[in-house]
Parts: sequence; C-alpha cells; structure tokens
Amino acid sequence: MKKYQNFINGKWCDAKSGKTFENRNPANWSEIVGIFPKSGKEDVEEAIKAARTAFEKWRLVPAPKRGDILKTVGDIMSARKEEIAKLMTREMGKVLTETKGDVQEGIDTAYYAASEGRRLFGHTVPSELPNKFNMAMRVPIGVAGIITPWNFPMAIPTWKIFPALLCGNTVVFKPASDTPATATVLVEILAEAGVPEGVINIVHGGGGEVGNAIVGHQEVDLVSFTGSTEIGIKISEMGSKTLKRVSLELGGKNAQIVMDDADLNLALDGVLWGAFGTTGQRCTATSRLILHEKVFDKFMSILVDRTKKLRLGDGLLPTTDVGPCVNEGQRQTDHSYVEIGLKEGAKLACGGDIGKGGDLDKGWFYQPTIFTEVTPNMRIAKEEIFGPVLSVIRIKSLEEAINVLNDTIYGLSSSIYTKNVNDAFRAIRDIKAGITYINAPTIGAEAHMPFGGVKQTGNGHCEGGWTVYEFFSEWKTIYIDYSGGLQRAQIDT
Ligand code: UN1
Repeated sequence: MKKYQNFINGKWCDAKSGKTFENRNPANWSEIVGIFPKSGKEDVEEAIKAARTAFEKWRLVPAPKRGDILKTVGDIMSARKEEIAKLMTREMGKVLTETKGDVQEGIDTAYYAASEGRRLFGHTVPSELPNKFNMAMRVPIGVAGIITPWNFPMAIPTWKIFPALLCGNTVVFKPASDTPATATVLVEILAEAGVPEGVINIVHGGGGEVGNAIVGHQEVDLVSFTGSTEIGIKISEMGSKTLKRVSLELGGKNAQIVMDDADLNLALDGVLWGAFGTTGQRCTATSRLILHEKVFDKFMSILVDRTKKLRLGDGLLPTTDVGPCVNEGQRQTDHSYVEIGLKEGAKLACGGDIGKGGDLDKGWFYQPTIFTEVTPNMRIAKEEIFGPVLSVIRIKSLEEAINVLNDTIYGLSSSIYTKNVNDAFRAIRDIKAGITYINAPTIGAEAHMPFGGVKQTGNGHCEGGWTVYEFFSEWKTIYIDYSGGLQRAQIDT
C-alpha cells in the first residue's frame, strides 16, 4: 500500500506527530488507496515559513518564466492524464470519462496560466500634469493558502494554484482529506516541472487542524476556498482578523427551467447529465427542475424512465453511468433529505434508497432520485444536498419560472431550455446567478471563463479566466515625474 507524504520546502516528509489517516475507495470501501500524514499546526507552521522565505525569490522571477513552468506542468499532466484519472476515480468515485475531464480542466488551466505570463496587463493613464507619466501594474501578494474540496480533485486546485503561482505568490495547499492522492500527484508534477523549493507546499490533514492553522496565520496573505457556505462563513470571519483577502466558492441550488416550447429531447439529456453526472456532487449540479405544466407529464414520464435505466457502479467500469457518493456521511445526508422530502409531502418518482445488491454493497451507492410535487418552500427545494436527488417544480409561465429559480439563498449556475429568443434574453437579464446556460445543462463551465456565484454562493470573487488573476495580485500605482521640478497635484493646475 502506498504511503504518501507532505511536501514542505522542496522535501517530502511525514507529519511531525507521525500520525496518519487512510484514504479509501468509495466504490469498494475495503480498498485502501493510500496512507497520508495527519498533520497539525506545527507542520503548517513550517510550510508557511518555507513559503514566506521562497516568496522573496519567486516574486522576482519574470512572469513569462513562471508561465513557462506552468506550460511544462500542462504537458506532464497531458502525458499522465489516464493514470491520474484512474487514481482519482479510485479515491472519489466519479466515472472515468469524468475524471479524465477533470484532469483536462487542469491542463486547460495550465495552458491558460502559461499564456497569462505574457499578459498580466496593467494600465498606462495620462497624467493631469505635464511631463509626468502614470501607470498601474499588478504585483504579487505573498503566501496563498489554498483549501480545496474533493469533487474536482484536480481541476479546482489548479484553478487556484496556477494563477496564484503565475502572479508570483507562493502556496500552502490543503486538499480535501477524501482526495489527497490526486492532490499529491499535482504537487509532484509542479516540482518536476521546476517550481522551486518552498514555492509549492502541501500539508495533508483535516480542516479543523490544518485548515484552521492556515486561515488563522498572520503570515498567510490570502486564502482561496471552495466548499460549503457554512465553512466559508467561518473562514471569512477567521480571515478578517488579519485582514486577509479571501475568495470563497460555496454552495449552490442550481435549477434548469424547461419551457413548453423547448426541444424536449435536448432538455432531457441536459437534466440527466446536470442532475446525475458526478453523482450530483458538483457545486453546479442541477438539483431543481422547473418544468412548464404544458409539457410536464410527457417530460416526466421519459425522464423517470431514463433515470431508472442509469447504471450504478464502480466508476472504472465502462458500463457505469453513475458512481458512488464520496463517503458514508454524504450518502447519509442524501438519504436524510429523501426522508425530509417525503415528510414535507413531496412524491418520489424514482429512487429514494441506497444502491443495493452485488458489488453495490461494497460501496456508498445511492439511487438516482427524483421528487415531484415539490413546492418552492420545501427544504428539498431550498437546501444544497450534493447528491443524486432532483426536485421537480411545476410552473405556468416564464415569470413564475424565474421567480422560483431565484427563490434561494444561492446563485451559482442556472439554465433555461427554450426556442424563444425573447424568453432566453429575459432569463439572462433576470436570473440571479453567476452562470446562465441557454439550451445547455447547469454543469460544464470552461476554464477560461469567469466562474463564480452571487448571493451566498460567494463573496464577489470569481475563479477562472482573466478574473482570477485580479484576486491573486494587487495593484500598484506609479507616478513618474520627468519635469525636473516639483509639480503639486490639484494645486499647480
Ligand atoms: C464544482 O462543482 O465545484 O462547471 C466545479 C462544471 C465544472 C466545474 C464544477 N467545470 O460543472
């Protein structure tokens, strides 16, 4: 069995306490994927010290050179794509085609970051005084604490780490304890590609020990976190004590609207992929279907039929459509929401139980589940479940559909299926979400576009594309007076 380590100041090492934890395969709980260091405050302390020291050199490496290293990172990831995807499926369960997509998202992010090394544009601005030149440029910030979830074990860490490094910051990385193996491979690749010692550090362990130690530390300048709204609020509070810059990517309760004029086959493919792809374990997953009454019965009968045909199983098997939940706790959460939904008066159209029989008994499988007769005020219509549970709400008009869609504390992704161009543009204007898809499901963001949510999904920062480079750098304003005399702004007019 493979024993993994932390990576601090360019060296692989155990937790100082010598403690470890196991990482198991959710499709086959008896299989141990690896043993990892259960780190504590003292390990974090060392990693932050290394990152702080390394920052003074890394910030001076020209951004195009930092970009070249990330280009090499992308090349190595491409060469190892299949192998990394298999490891990822073993440690968190999603099907192999999706784990390959997850690695691909990391590769795309690497190449985008590499090219940004030759941009990182600033501004030149005319001065109000003669013989004077004004400009604003972007500068590195310092040590970045990166705390990531298990559902996109490669893509999400790369969304944060690559721009952090490209901008000249150094990194202390705490991956989710459900997916430490993929995270370790990412760090191996960064080191192999030439990221200098101390610039990237990984510390494995729990949020309570490692995460808190990072967020509470005076010498960490910024924190980027993806996870639950509950933890995000705590991180925000803790980070504010040292006035850290904090980027939060939190919960969602994403909905797909299907209007009566929609291409119903297209909308069916969309909702099946959005709700049950990744076992519903995406921040962007479709957890509500807002369905026009005129097509309700027809759409539901095909949807339920097709959902029942989805094959649960080990994500490594080509016959599997839907993999397991990531762990026992998540499966219990899914089931508890099914019980809540039934108590609230919603009706189960299919699913509603764990996946049983044969190899399914070895892992944390849950049947793809659909609730009908859901009303917008029910908990299953409002709270993030993070599993393969879809709540269907019947509506009569576009206006009602958008009101229902917006009736949540979250605002990450959204979708509408319609052939009516006017309705599509009204939806774009009136839906309160960071992302709106027209005639496409709520999942499937591309690496070079802004990714982020409004309301309680985030705190105003976006990942992805050019926007994330704003987060990982700060502005410095420069005035160059070449008049040879004192020129007093606002006075010598
Ligand atoms: C997430 O679920 O946190 O748009 C990220 C998507 C993926 C990323 C999801 N590209 O569904």
